[in-house]
Amino acid sequence: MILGGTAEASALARRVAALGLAATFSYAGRVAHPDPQPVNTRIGGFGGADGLASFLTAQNITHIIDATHPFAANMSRNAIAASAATSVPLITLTRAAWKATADDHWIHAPDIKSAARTLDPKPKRIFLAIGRTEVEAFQIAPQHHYLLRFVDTPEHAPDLPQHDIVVARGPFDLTADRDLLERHSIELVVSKNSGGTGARAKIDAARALNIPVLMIDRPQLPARQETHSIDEVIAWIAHSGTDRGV
Ligand code: 3Y8
Ligand code: NAP
Repeated sequence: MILGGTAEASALARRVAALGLAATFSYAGRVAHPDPQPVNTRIGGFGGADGLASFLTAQNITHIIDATHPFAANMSRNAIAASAATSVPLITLTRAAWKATADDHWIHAPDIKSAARTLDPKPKRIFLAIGRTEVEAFQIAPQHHYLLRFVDTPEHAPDLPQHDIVVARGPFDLTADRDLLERHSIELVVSKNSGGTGARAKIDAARALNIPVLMIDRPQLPARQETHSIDEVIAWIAHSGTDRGV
């Protein structure tokens, strides 16, 4: 089974489908129209680690690949617990964290709440590119004008007195993100350290425009087998567990 929701998970699903492996791809069901996958797909939570363990047993899953996002910490913790409870082997397909270069101007925050607390009191125009779920953490700093980017149009406007919303699904591109930052006269970009290529356009655009980035570091996770390589995942599937599919 592939726990998905990232570009790497989709690339892995394409490889697994091409190899003709029996696979189930899993989405949380966070957005209205998740990208279709070339393998059997399920949408929705499992009901915690126990729910996931029961699913693994009921569906005879022989391998779990956690290819979720580095900030999907609950899902990753549940996968580790369910793998231990059922002895179904687990590997995590992650992407390296982004690293600042000499031309970047990054300020680090350990998590989203701390990021909101470190904002300058002086009103600024801020690109809050962390999605929809954690935007309310910034209600403690209503003096800023926020540019928000969501995958879906929200049912209710976020409770931030000054904000604009852009509805767009990544992967994003440098020219378009640079144009977005300029058009909205952005003075600060707030970003998760997601890694990968799909979300990094805003970081490269900020560097080009000499705009500082408030970079939110990844949550700490328990030790698990990790790889950045899809080839390694395919080799791992071939050499671990039984070979009844993923
Ligand atoms: C539902 C499923 C693919 C996957 C594409 C990647 C890249 C484009 C960039 C910005 C940052 C953000 C957000 C982002 C990106 C990829 C990847 C990635 C960031 C989809 C998708 C699902 C989600 C969930 C969604 C979150 C949100 C986060 C938007 C599909 C499109 C901000 C993360 O409205 C909501 O509830 C949205 C929730 C979790 C973070 C948040 O808290 O709001 N992703 N994104 C997955 C599920 O249901 O299981 O349709 O593809 C996937 C992708 N989004 O196949 O190519 O690989 O990460 N996703 C961040 O990085 O900060 C946007 O705007 O610059
Ligand atoms: P999360 O906070 O770690 O997980 C919350 C709960 O959502 C989990 O406990 C689980 O519910 C369910 N869930 C999460 N991922 C799932 C999956 N792939 N399949 C089935 N259930 C899943 O997760 P999140 O941060 O909300 O991320 C949700 C999805 O969006 C993931 O697929 C992730 O890869 C994708 N995504 C997240 C981000 C981000 O910034 N967080 C960015 C890009 C993509 P139960 O406990 O009921 O099983």
